[in-house]
Amino acid sequence: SMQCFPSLVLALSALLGALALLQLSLYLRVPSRYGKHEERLCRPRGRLPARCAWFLQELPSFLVPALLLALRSPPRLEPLGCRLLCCLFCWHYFYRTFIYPFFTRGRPFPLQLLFFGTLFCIYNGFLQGYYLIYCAEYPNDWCTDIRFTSGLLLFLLGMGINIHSDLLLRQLRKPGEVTYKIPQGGLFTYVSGANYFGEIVEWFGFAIATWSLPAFAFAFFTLCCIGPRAYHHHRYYLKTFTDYPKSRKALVPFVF
Ligand code: NDX
Repeated sequence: SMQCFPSLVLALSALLGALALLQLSLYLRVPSRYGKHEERLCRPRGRLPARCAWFLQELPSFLVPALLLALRSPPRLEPLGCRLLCCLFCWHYFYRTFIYPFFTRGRPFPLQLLFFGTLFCIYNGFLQGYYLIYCAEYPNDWCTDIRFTSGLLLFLLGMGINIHSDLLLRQLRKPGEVTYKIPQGGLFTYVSGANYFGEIVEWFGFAIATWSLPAFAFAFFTLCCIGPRAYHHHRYYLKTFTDYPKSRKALVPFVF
């Protein structure tokens, strides 16, 4: 049966941090090439409908930790905190795998990025799940610790913003439409990347609630992955729409 290898957790978290820095250096200059930043001229083929692509890509992030949780041998009943936190992670990816893809009206997704995206979700799903199920130890009163409660609050707030913003984006299009419009309402009143802002708040909340290296590494990865993307979305809107709201920021309301 499996056991905790702290050096494995350390190594995988460090690699995640390194990937985050790699992404930051790559994507500050040019955006990752999907959605509104895909280069139209190359690769007319080599894409999968958004629905299948997002489902396949995100599925491992739900499945791997869910299986680790279900199959743990011998079953560990204490502490409750670990299982609860693992469930939070799975809850997000349940939404992202089984709900988000079935409503998306996004353009087809490039196969190459789908491949790396899937690898990433297996890697991260394993790291977060393995750490929480086999390594993490919390005191019995962790549920009343200020880190757990404030982190959980941020997680829920971020998830709410993220899901609400996904919904607002989807409503910009009729089924079958692929054009881009100016997002309105909710946090889009203040930032171009409202869905990204929610997702980043969510994973930093998760990191605070778990108070763990793997979760902080993932929150940092998320920041480096979709932070630059929010900035590129913002530039795209400013370039495309002359009537784009002047006071709107890229990612953080009133700041940046
Ligand atoms: N999937 C996370 N890296 C990523 C896929 C790409 O979940 O090689 C990370 C995630 C992956 C990435 C993933 C990991 C790193 C990869 C990268 C590709 C390259 C990169 C593998 C796994 C890589 C190294 C070098 C390290 C190996 O037509 P459309 O599709 O544009 O339509 C859009 C629509 N929309 C509009 N409609 C009308 N008018 C407008 N103005 C519109 N603007 C947008 O809304 C979409 O249907 C929809 C959302 O679009 P967009 O662009 O705002 O969001 P999107 O980027 O598609 O993300 C969707 C959601 C969002 O809530 C976001 O927070 C979350 O997924 N997300 C996304 C990416 C990563 C992530 C979360 C995370 O890190 N936690």
